[in-house]
Amino acid sequence: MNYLSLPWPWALVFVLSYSSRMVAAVEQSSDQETEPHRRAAARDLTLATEYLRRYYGLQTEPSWRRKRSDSSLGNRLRDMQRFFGLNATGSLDSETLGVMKAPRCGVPDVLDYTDKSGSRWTKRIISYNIGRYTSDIPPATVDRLIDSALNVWGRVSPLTFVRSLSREADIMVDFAAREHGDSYPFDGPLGTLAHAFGPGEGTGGDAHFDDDELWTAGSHGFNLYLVAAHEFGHSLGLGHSTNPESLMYPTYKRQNQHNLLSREDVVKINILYGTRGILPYYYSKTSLSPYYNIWNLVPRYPLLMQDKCNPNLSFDAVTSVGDANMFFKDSYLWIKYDQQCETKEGPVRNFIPKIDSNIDAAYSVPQRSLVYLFKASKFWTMKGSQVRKKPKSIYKFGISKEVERLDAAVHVNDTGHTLLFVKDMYWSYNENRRAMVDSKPRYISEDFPGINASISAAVYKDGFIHFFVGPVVFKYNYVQKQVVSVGKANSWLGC
Ligand code: SRS
Ligand code: CA
Ligand code: ZN
Ligand code: ZN
Repeated sequence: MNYLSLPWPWALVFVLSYSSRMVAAVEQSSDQETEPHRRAAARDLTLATEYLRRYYGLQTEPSWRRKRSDSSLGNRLRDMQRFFGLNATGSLDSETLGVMKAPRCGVPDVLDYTDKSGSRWTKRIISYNIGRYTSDIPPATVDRLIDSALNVWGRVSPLTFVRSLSREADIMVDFAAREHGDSYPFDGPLGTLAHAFGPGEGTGGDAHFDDDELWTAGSHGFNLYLVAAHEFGHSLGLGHSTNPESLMYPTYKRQNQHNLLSREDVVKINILYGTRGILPYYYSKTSLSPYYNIWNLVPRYPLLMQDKCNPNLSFDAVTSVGDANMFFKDSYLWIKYDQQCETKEGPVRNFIPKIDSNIDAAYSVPQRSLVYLFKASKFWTMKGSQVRKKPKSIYKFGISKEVERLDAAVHVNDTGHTLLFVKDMYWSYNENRRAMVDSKPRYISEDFPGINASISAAVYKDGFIHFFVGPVVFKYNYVQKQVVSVGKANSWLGC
């Protein structure tokens, strides 16, 4: 057989990489058949090799340069045959070729990560947002699966993923079909399941899922958790692996969902970001290397990450929102869900891009599903995750114009009144009548015996007002007008 009539580098690839059975299959035909058949057989070989290289991690290097023997063409061919329920013979028979040809018609290129792999995020708190959802799975389940898929990487690296309520997030997750606004239209059912962009600005980090697939939380279609975990590997800067045990292997496979990562996956993410305990040199404050000015290399993270368990931590504003509480401190926000240990956290602007720092006060009116956020003489209203565009003036409440900012605010569900605290005084606002109860403010110490300081933040919960005064929190029974307990403010964050 004259392999050298094939275009370079395929001639070399064929000579060096083909399993003997496959070569035999082609040789058999080429020995007996005429020139057109020989050319057809060579074309099939090219197609098969390209197909297996793309979708089954076939290494097209000469065997002496290959790292693993199991990445040989025969093994990859058997993987592919098993996937399609064909006889896993390792031979390029007509049935196998038929399957390979079918999905390739009109199938665009799979995003190539080889150039992009190795880039990394230069921060450790990475925000994500879920745009469009699939109708295959309930949205709350999608939320959970996406969160779990990110934490596959979060568990073995120092990265923290925070869900952003805004559309300005590092990793934008989206379900879409066919043409969807980037240069990589999806290909309908099967073929490519999803794609993701490596770390970077703009589309960098974004993960798109083909909504023509059947997405599932189980095993009958494509398991979203498995595919998302693979995609987020790309979002974090990982390329494909030729190791079939690896999550970053380029082809979907059902696998043990409790332990998705191979040792190789863990090592690769640790090379980029360090381990949970040990940071790589570009994060380390104590690096002794004379070659790096560590402060130039340290990303925003150390400046922004707040130690929630610092005993002196005080909050600027606290409010309930649904079954969670939001805690504001300077430009940072923690969101703690009532029933969960986990806290979401990050810069305020990751969650609410219109407001990036120094929320003075916040309260929520659950009956209206509204949250009010105060900053200096302005306030914003937030419904669900949407912050209304334009802020309004705090003087709309009837506060006198000398007041430049609030210290704290709390809505007492039982009375329908909102208390607005300013220094040693407070105003009481009737939410139903949308008017102040009194035209003048009253002294806090007179109406709330036991609370003799200006208030940093306040929240109403389970029939009590909780007054945060510096790093201390007072639980207050406003009917009996007495403090019932005192605790540390950050105990609310689980410290
Ligand atoms: S990516 N981020 N690496 C997406 C990757 C993926 O979709 N891989 C394809 C795949 O496994 N598809 C399964 C269904 C079709 C099987 C037919 C053969 N074949 C994510 C995944 C690793 C979780 C690769 C693939 C396999 C493929 C294909 C692509 C046929 C096109 C046509 C870009
Ligand atoms: Ca598809
Ligand atoms: Zn896309
Ligand atoms: Zn991939």
